[in-house]
Amino acid sequence: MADLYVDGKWREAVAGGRRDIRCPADGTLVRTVSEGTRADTEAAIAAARAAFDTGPWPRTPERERGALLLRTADLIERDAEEFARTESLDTGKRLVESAYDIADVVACFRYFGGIAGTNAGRVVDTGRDDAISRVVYEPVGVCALITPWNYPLLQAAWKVAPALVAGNTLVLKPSEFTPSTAVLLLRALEAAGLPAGVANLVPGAGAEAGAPLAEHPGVDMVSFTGGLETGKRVMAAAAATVKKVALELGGKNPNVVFADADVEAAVDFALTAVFLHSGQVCSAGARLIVEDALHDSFVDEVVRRARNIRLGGPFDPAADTGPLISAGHRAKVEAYVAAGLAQGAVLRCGGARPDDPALADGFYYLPTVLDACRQDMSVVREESFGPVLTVERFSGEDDAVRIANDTAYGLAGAVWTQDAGRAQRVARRLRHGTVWINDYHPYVPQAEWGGFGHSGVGRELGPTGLDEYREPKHIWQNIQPRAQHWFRG
Ligand code: TXE
Repeated sequence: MADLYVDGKWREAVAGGRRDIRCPADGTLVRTVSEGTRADTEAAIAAARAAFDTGPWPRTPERERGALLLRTADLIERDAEEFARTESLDTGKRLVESAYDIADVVACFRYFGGIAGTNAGRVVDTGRDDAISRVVYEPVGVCALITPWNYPLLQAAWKVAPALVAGNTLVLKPSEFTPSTAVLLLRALEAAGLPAGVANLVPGAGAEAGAPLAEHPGVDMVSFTGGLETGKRVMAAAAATVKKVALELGGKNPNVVFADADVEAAVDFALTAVFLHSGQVCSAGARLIVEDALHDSFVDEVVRRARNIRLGGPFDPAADTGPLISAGHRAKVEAYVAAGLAQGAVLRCGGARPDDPALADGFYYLPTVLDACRQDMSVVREESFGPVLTVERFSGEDDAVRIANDTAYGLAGAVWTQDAGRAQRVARRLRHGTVWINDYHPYVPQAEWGGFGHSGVGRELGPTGLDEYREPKHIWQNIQPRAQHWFRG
């Protein structure tokens, strides 16, 4: 089947390339997918450009665009099982996790479909009787949406839904590891009645299919989720044509536990915070920061429970979590652990591949806890994006905040305490885009998501997530024009 969607038509890549998609859990061939290159991306940009400049979509009433999103949500929900299976085969994640992801995709489309038409701008008080002034919103134009492999369809939904409801046209470039659910999404948009050229899909590698999106003068905005280094490259390339840029580049997220926390809940969530999806989560709570008095017993219990986490493939009902995305990614995680140990971290569990022969063909890595970590270690400062928990200790509120904020990133973090005043004080002092109090990981599409510092630029979700895809325009009308004679001649 042809997997490129350009100008309302499904077709193969110009150069005829195809890529094998293999399940990271066992290496089995899942499918082959069309592999686009620069020529395909340029064709997709041309289609999106024409659809924006001369097509009906930007001028379609926002409520109608929202209705199309709601129809798309219904179609995804109808086919949720197929979407979830497809996501699991590409990513290796447990089917139950993919099912959650697809439900979140549906919720995202419903949120943006639902707020369509609720904010048409505002009337401005000019203080004058002879002038009418209002601010309206226009779509930005052609949007390039570049997405990663950890939450493939969800990350795409966070961009596609607001971009469309705001009246933009788009080119979506999913990760080359996980393109399959993007194909299903474009089919759903097509079935919901999206006009040709409005949404285009080019699966392919970053350098080939992705890079031209950031460089091309026909693109008005690039929204990217992925790694820090690639994000910097995208931003630099976009600068040449002064594109609008939105970036979500991950985090090195603190999970701060005070001695007065509900310990049973805090231990439980310390595990979920970092080991969910084997740590391949931008908001993973990879830095556990525990108050001195609680440290020993808390870490002992985290280690005991981490050892019990069962690894397995997407359809193994006994598995708690799955593999890493690729051999290359596992090698990166292993290098971070080795560096941490060389710098003096103490290995409490994991630190190796599992020895179960049934897992030998997948990219598995054991849940790992490194104690006695310090802020100068690379495993503490940089995103390993694997099942690796570093543990540091603190004494007192100021110390906790200092360590939690000592990161170039600033995506998310949590604080555990039963003192409500302290919880609020610390939450306000954390320089992170999302702060959980006595919880970890929940989010809703109604609330903004994004980060401070190296975690990126802009916000996804919530009203701000829609504003990223709109240009405010001020319209001033003088209803009683009279010569001013500013110049006397
Ligand atoms: O991501 P890349 P990679 C982090 C995580 C991980 C690291 C590297 O730490 O180990 O990034 O992962 C496309 N121009 N995150 O290398 O390269 C690419 O094809 C335009 C955090 O897999 O950032 C894919 O579609 N596009 C993150 C997308 O960029 C380019 C989630 C992301 O891939 C490109 C994933 C280029 N020059 C990894 N090069 C998060 N924020 O959640 C690549 N791409």
